[in-house]
Amino acid sequence: MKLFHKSADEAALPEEPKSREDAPSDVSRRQFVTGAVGAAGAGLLLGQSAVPAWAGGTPAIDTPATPWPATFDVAGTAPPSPPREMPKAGDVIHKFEMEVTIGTHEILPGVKAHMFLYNGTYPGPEIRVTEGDWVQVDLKNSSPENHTIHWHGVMLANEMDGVPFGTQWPVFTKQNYRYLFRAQPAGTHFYHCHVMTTLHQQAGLVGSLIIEAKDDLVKKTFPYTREYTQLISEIDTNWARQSLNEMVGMGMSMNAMNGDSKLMSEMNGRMMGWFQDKGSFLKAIKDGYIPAYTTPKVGMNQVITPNFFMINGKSFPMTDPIMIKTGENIRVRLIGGGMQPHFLHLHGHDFWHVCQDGAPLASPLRLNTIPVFPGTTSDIIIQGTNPGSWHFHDHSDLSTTNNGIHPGGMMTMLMYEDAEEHGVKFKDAIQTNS
Ligand SMILES: [Cu+2]
Repeated sequence: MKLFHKSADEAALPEEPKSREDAPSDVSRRQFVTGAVGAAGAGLLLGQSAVPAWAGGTPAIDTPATPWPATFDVAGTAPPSPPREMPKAGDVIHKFEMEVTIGTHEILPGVKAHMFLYNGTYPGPEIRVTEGDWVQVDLKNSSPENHTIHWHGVMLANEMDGVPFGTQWPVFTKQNYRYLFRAQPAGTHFYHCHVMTTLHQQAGLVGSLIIEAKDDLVKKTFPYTREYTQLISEIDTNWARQSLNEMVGMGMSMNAMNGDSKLMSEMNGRMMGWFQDKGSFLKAIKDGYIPAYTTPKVGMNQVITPNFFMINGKSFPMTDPIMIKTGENIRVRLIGGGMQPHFLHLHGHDFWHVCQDGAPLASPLRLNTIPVFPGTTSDIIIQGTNPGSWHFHDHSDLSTTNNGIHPGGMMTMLMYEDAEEHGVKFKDAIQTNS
């Protein structure tokens, strides 16, 4: 593609071969194709002036494409430090307080949803620490429901994993719980409530957890100074409202037991659908227990149909743009914090997929659309090579709507701060239906 960067004068078309005998060899055939692209790029084939008015020049961005030092390690997936260790003298401990309340979150002007909130925000506050440091989080439950925090992607001690009835009792109303774990492994992770996950996570209890590497391969390979976290998610506001109301009612009776494990186990599952094991579940069915999933789809068992799709809790046009400058590398950390897969597509650019679930890929992958599945994280590097303002959105079209109206939802803009200097005339406008 060298010819593409030549001036118009240099990018002349090679002569057409006159006969089969004159046909170029494989090597010169490739040169022919390259030459034709170069001439078209300069506008000659279209009968335009040699340099089109919009041509601001190709910005130089001097970053290697591939490969980077091999990261594949067969010793592989073991935690960097023993997860069951406790902090030693001199270790860094980052302390956070996380309070759960019920509040309202504004997705868009005119659309406020009742949600569970960590520290009053949706998503919850971003926790950002360095690999190897300790994280201490005091969870305070000021809501009428029960909650935990699961640290998604973190290699920690079992008791800190935040799964109710799995590794801990749920944290009841007015109770506190202290999580303490070493931040490992490095990478883009997140946290979420693990009680009634479909509702509690969808209705607000999720946030990003960034563990920075001390020696970051991505930063060394693609030097960047700015980065963005995008937690993507969706909500069925009707289902969430109805379920929250019903759950809060049930939570009241749960809280009356105040986490008493004897009372809890004696509930026999009939009220809450919780059982000690498969045997007691089957025995309850024999005794007449009817599992909720067999009953008509009403109330809490209604099929979930998301109607708002968000980036960091906001839908287009209220999503925050990603700012970039010509020649700049930026890192975007994508977090699948919802329950549906999404397929994020960037206009006008390719980008480098550099990390998956926190870990660097064996070598960067060049894409223009990246799937982000629930529970996964993907880090991408966007290189500022095409001044303008460009759409970045889920290509699953339902997700670019607000309550069924297009455009909206999971969409934002990649905006060049210096676009005008490069001759870009059109400025993006806001459109709220089409
Ligand atoms: Cu919860």
